[in-house]
Amino acid sequence: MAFELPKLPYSTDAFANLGVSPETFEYHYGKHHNAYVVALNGLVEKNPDLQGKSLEELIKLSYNKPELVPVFNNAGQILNHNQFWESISPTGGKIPAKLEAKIIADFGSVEAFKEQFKQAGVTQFGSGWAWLILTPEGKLKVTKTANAVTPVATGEGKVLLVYDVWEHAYYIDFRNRRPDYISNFLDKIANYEYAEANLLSA
Ligand code: MN3
Repeated sequence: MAFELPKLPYSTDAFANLGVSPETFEYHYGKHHNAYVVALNGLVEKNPDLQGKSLEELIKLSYNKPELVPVFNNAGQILNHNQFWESISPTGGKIPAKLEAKIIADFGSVEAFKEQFKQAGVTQFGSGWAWLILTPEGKLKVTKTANAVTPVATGEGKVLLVYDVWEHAYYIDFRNRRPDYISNFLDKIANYEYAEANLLSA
């Protein structure tokens, strides 16, 4: 059973005034994300040991295995993008009450949380991802990863919210202004409802 590019939960022009142009969706979703799906399906087809496994299983079994780097990179990038598209919403930017209370308990304030989450992406050298996770100890934590690495691989915690800091995520709309792209995400489009749902289902 082949992996598929998931349907987006909104139209590609829904963020036209919110910092994510239809052209960005055309490239980021239609070309980059799709290419990872096509590549992983090709790799799985050629290797019976990989067949019948979920993305999470493929990520865990290929992590830090030199002979499975392409499997890890493509499986990781599919899952990371699946989570990223869920992490934005045209009606985003508002933090619901239960998540807000947890943020204040674990970071001190919403402002402190946003500053930490922003700095994670600003300081990620090169390509990667910034994450809000729930640690096995039950605390919210901000973390960052390089390239295709995900907390699913490292076991650092459950993913609540993520944004992409690969240049392909922001170069069409923000050029080299990564900090502005991140502020736009945090203040206008971050799907904090999705993060809260992930928190409550943990
Ligand atoms: Mn991307």
